[in-house]
Amino acid sequence: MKKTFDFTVDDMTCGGCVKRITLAINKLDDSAEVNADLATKSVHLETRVSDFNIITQELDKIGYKPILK
Ligand SMILES: [Cu+2]
Repeated sequence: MKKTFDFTVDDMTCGGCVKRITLAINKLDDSAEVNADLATKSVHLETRVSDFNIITQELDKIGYKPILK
């Protein structure tokens, strides 16, 4: 079963950021669905990862700080 997380990433400023963030999340869960909106720096995520801390740790490794809405 998938969980939904909505979060913002202040440093997500271009398509490259979106790609890196998506790849990092897909490394944890290749079935994850990542929908990013650069204009609002928001990400809508559906994933089998149930603990958002795991997502936070993975994105921290590549220099991004997700903040849950
Ligand atoms: Cu970028």
